[in-house]
Amino acid sequence: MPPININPDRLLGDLQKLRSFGARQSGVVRPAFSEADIAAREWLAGRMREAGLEPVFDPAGNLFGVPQTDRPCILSGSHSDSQPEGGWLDGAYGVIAALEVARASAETGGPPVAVVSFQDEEGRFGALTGSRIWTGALPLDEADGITDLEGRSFAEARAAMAGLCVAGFIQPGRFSGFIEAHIEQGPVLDDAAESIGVVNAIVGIRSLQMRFTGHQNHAGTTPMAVRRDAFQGLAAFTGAINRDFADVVTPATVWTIGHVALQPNASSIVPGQADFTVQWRDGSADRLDHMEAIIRETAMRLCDDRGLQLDISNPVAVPPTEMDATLRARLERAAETTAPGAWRIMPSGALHDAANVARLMPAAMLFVPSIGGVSHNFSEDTHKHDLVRGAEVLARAIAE
Ligand code: HGY
Ligand code: MN
Ligand code: MN
Ligand code: MN
Repeated sequence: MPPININPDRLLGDLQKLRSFGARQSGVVRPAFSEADIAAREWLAGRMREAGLEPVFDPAGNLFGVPQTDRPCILSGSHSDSQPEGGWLDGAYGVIAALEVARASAETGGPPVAVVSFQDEEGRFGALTGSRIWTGALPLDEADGITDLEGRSFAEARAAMAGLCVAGFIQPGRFSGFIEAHIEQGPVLDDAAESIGVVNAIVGIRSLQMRFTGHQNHAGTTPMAVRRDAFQGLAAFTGAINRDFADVVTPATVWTIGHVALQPNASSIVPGQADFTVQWRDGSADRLDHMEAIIRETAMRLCDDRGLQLDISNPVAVPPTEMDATLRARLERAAETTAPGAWRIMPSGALHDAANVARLMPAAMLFVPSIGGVSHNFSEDTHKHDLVRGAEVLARAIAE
């Protein structure tokens, strides 16, 4: 098959253009279904059309660029929504690298390549929402009832794209496999001065939305012994799981309480309500199960002891996922040709849409370095030469 020669300037130019949607400092604010996200997706649809791909918005807001062929073709891409404070390359890199490979392939008579930007990978409504819906892990009507931290539902949010979305989903059978290019979002490649990571496995993730409800009262006249303080409950919960996890976790296990909202969040009022998300990740499904049991038991026991009401909602569970050996081998050969001696096989501590797509078809991932290992931060960045080299590896693996 003829080589696919990507156009580095076009790749970098489109990355900068995508960066302009929701630009903030050196990063982006482009949460799923925001004005910036929808404008970015409409621009992407135009670029897909110019590349000879038919742009299709599915009911979940996922954007596919489908080549005019009835032969199953490779699908490549990632997501173009961002964290509330996102880097300019998280997800965006994989979408634009895929688009560049698709059009370069079409220009040189190479294989047809489909492109995708999944919706809400960053989890305004949980995590990997768009690819969970497309792969059948999350029914659309169930997703519609999920609310974000401001109380807006997925149904309300996706209504903003109603005029763009078709009624049906693209059938996964149209694709022979999926390759996602992504920034590493960690320090391994940058520390080793290597250019490419070929992913062997993606950690599993669980998260639970929790609410402790106590009794809002005066901070001066309410004796400590009779308080039902939701924040004190959360503080005790955090200390208890840190202690109980000690015998369960490994240095690779991570857990985060990254979102907390106290009601009424006033310095002279005993907090009546604490809403928070507890998220944990590991490469072992058994360990994720064990941690979930500790989380649930600890929350129930603490709320019982402190007279707090416990509500648990919006569970997210994506299992640890091995990448497909055949597609991975193609990436390894492409990496060795493109960046001899400057690549490695490595696991992903970040979650990716490839973890969901792997449920339906062979899936693989490649990484490019993140400078200083920084991500989910406006200052996230990657050297231009690494951005180009990653797209060259993607092209070579697809052309093989
Ligand atoms: O959190 C993650 O792993 C992904 O970047 N959303
Ligand atoms: Mn991402
Ligand atoms: Mn991310
Ligand atoms: Mn470099």
